[in-house]
Amino acid sequence: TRILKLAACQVGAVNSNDPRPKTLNRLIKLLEDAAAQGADVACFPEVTFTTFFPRFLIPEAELEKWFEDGDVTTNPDTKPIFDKARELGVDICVGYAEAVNGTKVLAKDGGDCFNTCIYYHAKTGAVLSKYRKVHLPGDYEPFPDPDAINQLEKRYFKPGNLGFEAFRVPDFEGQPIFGMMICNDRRWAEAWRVLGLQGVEVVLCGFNTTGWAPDMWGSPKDQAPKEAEEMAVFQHKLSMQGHSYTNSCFSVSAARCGYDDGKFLMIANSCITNPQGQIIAETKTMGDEVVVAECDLDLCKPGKERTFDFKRHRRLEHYGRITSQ
Ligand code: CDT
Repeated sequence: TRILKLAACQVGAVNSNDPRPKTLNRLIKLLEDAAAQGADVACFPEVTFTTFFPRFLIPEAELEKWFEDGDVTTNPDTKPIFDKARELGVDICVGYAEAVNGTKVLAKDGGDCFNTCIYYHAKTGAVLSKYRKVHLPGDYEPFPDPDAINQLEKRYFKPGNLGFEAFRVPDFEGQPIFGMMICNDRRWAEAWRVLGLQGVEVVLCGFNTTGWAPDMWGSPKDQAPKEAEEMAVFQHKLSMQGHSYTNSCFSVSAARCGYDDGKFLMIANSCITNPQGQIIAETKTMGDEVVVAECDLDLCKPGKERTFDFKRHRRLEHYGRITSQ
């Protein structure tokens, strides 16, 4: 057995005007809770530090406050959560809006702004890996309907340029292989398979998924909000479960959820799944909540060595279209 305790730190509503110290205190409390439950690694959501701002059309001059510029582990606006991770000895995966050279360069082709997450190694204070979201959903221009829910990720971010690089985490027994993805990536088999081909044992994925956005999903405008939310939750779990199974890995998904600004609904159901595709821990609320699961990474082996032994069973000669169109 190779036991690792994985945690999903779900973050409830974060409003547009919430002061950063308030949000940081909530994140720290979640991390303390994860540590108290014995977590080795805690996964936080996509764009953890602010409300999910891509729902708004924001003038370029005002973008700065939504992005983190520079090193998040030392920037005073974000440092406290990393300091807490060090103090508690819990590794963390945290998502944030990254501005490489400030947001001023944000133009039609995107500035050097990415939807990013990092894996922070508590013991050494090192960033073991950085991932920039590859699959950016939504649009550049908002919908004409003023009541539509927008997701302007194509306006604010460039597609990630770091690929899906798996990495090993020292200290943990057997130096397990981790991979990261962000929200919409979890719906794409390609993202998982690229990690799967590197032998990934744990996939960490923060997310922000709107509960009701008929224009975004292309669903009927008269769809009942409750029905839309249930479908979004179903498809979220389906993605985590199905892809964890076909790549024989554990996965942790952490939601930013609840009603942002009292009106924008984001789904919850942060979960931890095993290599059989079963959910072994799941949040029950729409607010700040931690779930922890004891994961025996040796359970990745049967799938990797039998059913999904890629070397023996994959047939590359039939997969060309995946990268050629
Ligand atoms: N944040 C993010 O990527 N959200 C998307 C919304 C998709 S809308 C079709 C998601 O995949 O959950």
